[in-house]
Amino acid sequence: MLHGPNLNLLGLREPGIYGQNTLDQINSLLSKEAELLGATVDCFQSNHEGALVDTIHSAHNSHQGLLINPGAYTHTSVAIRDAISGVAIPTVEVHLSNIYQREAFRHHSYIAPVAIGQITGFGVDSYRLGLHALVNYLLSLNSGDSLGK
Ligand code: CA2
Repeated sequence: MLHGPNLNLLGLREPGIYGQNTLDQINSLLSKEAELLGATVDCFQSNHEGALVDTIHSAHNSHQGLLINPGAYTHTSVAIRDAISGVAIPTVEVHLSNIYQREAFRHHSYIAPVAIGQITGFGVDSYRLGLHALVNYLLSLNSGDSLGK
């Protein structure tokens, strides 16, 4: 699970847009949910684009899937998009808010074309739904059916 810039402020500022939960609470919810699914999750947050790129690279041989809320880098970062595409780790993009209901500059995601899919607008539930989608996708790959049907 990669959290992008400013998401360390969750629960501490702007609860009206991003909710009351802190990043630690989201991470612990994901760990518990992963356990139910027979998976494990490592969580990392950074405000620095290069650190996020490095972490995506280092996941190459150690992690099967990537859940990412790229924060504002969603709308700007060719580097994060190229890193995801370069390591070819199945990726689900998640957002707390519905980026399509917000300012026009948030309507474009550089990440979406290299992700399996995107879940946006369900608050903390976006992360839980994203984890389920990712694990289901990985299980369907292992069962030899890439559409999961
Ligand atoms: O809705 C989301 O999850 C976003 O990725 C959040 C980003 C925003 O730039 C994206 O367009 C949509 C912003 C994260 C900032 O988080 C804060 C949390 C508390 C206080 C201030 C910022």
